[in-house]
Amino acid sequence: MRALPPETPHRMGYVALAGRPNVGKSTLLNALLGERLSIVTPRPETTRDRLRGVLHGPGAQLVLVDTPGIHRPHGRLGEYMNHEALAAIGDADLVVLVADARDGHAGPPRDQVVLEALAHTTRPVLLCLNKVDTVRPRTALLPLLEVYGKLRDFAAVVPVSGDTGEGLDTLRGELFGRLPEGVALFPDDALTDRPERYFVAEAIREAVLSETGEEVPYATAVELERFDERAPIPHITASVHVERPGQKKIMVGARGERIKAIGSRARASVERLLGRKIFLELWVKVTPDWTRSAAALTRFGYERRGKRS
Ligand SMILES: Nc1nc2c(ncn2[C@@H]2O[C@H](COP(=O)(O)OP(=O)(O)O)[C@@H](O)[C@H]2O)c(=O)[nH]1
Ligand SMILES: [Mg+2]
Repeated sequence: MRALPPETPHRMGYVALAGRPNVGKSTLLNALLGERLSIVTPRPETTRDRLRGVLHGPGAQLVLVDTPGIHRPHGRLGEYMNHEALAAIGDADLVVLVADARDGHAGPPRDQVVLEALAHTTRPVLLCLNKVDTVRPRTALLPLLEVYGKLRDFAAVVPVSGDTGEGLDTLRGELFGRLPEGVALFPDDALTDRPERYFVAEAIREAVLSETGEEVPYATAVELERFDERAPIPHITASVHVERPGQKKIMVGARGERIKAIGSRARASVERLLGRKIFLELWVKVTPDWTRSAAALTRFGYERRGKRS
């Protein structure tokens, strides 16, 4: 790390990655951190809560906050997800509006709900046009940049690709350069403040989303029933909750083939995460209409929390 002149104050700030579903916010968080912290799938509404990842720079700590895509909610789960996104924006020192560079002129209207959510932010908002790896030649971005420029006064506009890493150095520079003064709130080697259990449950949920099609889209919650962290080969038992018996049937599959595929994908991914072998046992359970029940949401960890918690 570069030595700092003694008079340079320490800087620290929260940076929220906001945007509509599926524009690549979680991919961008992972790419900026260089760690696969947040789950990513081709499906919208994959991310459900705020997730903080810490970037350490010389004399500065930048807390990146991944958020669920802001959308028109159906049910309590959708409301919780939007609340998480709005709370992260409300807490942030800087906001990055992540948009999809492939959209052409259709993009800005699709971002309307997000732009409305940002309308009252007094913090600087940067525009990140993501997925530029899919746009060639680069000049094809110009009309889109012009349209966004008319919608809001962005503090900076950075074309990036979370997939190829293009533009990320520029983005890091723009973000670190705008951090307010503040003391470090995380230990020097901290990557996140979520416990290991959270990432285990998310890895299982990612496996479910990847192995099931449109049939069981957003009705899945993963509850860890058992996780002996200290055992040489941890035994993990998890319940995968769905809302209806029909969804359970799909999730289990003919002769249990689907759940077997989910199980092996999840096991591989949890083993990568923990860096050791595990036993994984999955149970599919029907918890009727859980996405509409406040009690069930709380039980599965989708509980509204206070500021920066
Ligand atoms: N080509 C390309 N695809 C991307 C990029 N970033 C994300 N994606 C894909 O877009 C989809 C949604 O990504 P995700 O990060 O989950 O989006 P989120 O819902 O905004 O968090 C996934 O299939 C990603 O692989 C990118 O820079 N380039
Ligand atoms: Mg996401």
